Amino acid sequence: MHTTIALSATAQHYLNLEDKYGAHNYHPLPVVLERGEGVFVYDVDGKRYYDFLSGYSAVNQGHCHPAIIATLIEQAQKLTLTSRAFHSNLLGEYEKYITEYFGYDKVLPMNTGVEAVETAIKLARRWGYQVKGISADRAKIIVCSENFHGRTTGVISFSTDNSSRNNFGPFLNGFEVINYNDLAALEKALQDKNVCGFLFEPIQGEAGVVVPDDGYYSGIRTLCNEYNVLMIADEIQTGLARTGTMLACDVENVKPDILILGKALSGGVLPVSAVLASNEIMLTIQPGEHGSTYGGNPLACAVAITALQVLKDENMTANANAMGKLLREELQKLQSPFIATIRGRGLLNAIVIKHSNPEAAWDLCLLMKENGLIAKPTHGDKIRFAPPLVITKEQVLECVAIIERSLQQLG
Ligand code: IF1
Repeated sequence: MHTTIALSATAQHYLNLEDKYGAHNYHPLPVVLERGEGVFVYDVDGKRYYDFLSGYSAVNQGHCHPAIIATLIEQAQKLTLTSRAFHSNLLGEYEKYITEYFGYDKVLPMNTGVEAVETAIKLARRWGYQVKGISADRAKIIVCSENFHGRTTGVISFSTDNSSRNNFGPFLNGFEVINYNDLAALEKALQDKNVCGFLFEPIQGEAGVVVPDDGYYSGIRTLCNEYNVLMIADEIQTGLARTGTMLACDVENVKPDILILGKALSGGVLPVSAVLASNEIMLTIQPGEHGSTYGGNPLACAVAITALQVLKDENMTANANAMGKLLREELQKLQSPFIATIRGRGLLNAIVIKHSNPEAAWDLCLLMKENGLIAKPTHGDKIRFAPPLVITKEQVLECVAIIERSLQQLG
């Protein structure tokens, strides 16, 4: 069976507009959203859905969180952008807040995730030359296969995903790819004295929520110390309570040298990203050597403080941890022949679909949508289950019932 669903004339109208006037760089599920509240989003026909993507983990705090929106509105009426040519009364306050929150000396504020990754790469290279003493233009950064760190030409230079790279070359040098979750490969790569950093995702998101072995983070920490290499954690997707701890690396009490944050740093309100590091690393960049027009703007600073505050005030790490366990247990109980794997940590989860129809994961997402839950397939056979962290026990159970019904309809 190939699942087809009827769309309202209103929904179809919006799909047509995007098709005609927008670049075709995405293939979205056919649902047109116009409102969100907590774990729910509503489409243009007024139908309610559980959001199991959460804007790729940007909306950890729930859609339109009242405290975050109140801060947004209040600050938007006062001052939104100064540029970094001038100071603001919020930048320093925010910098103090976020560095104390995560225990780093300094922060460099940017906007999108990939800009923060680019910033981390620049910092690691600078540190490599100015502190480690690597000779000019020889610095090397180790990365992992199946990585996802964003879409700039620099960052796709070390992607191993053909659809991200094909016909976008030529690419940037200075990266070496090793297998993920492979400490022996890391130790081998670190023999090269020109290595300045190891950039990794604590859980690989785009690869389909790949959780490494216990001990991977502490193993990385030990090796990076031993070989004088910076441990660079891309916690853009895994950080900010998503995996049941404030940072994914916290499960092993490991502190990266460079911490990259994005997505939920604004609770899904506007693009806010950040790079945190020690004085030794951060002060290798001097005035005029790096920046961004919107980076550290007062609106972003105000929103980010509240977005971080809300995570703590509402115990979102504990809830993500408990609700994640419940979700995986309840999915396991379904004993569905179509679910080959259930994996994840906290509320960053995925299932792998096993079905004779290669379109089954897409069809299941269409059926779940009809039944009131939206999620998106990736790599053909994987579906990410990552609701906002404010989800309750009753809601998790209702979601599992929706998933169960949809699996039955898949046939
Ligand atoms: C898209 C995935 C999620 C990220 C990590 C940096 C960035 C991302 C670990 C860049 C962004 C997104 C962007 C998104 C799809 C997506 C994604 F499926 F590709 F893996 F979240 F799961 N580091 N992830 O996950 O951040 O510049 O986008 O702000 O549509 O490309 P950005």
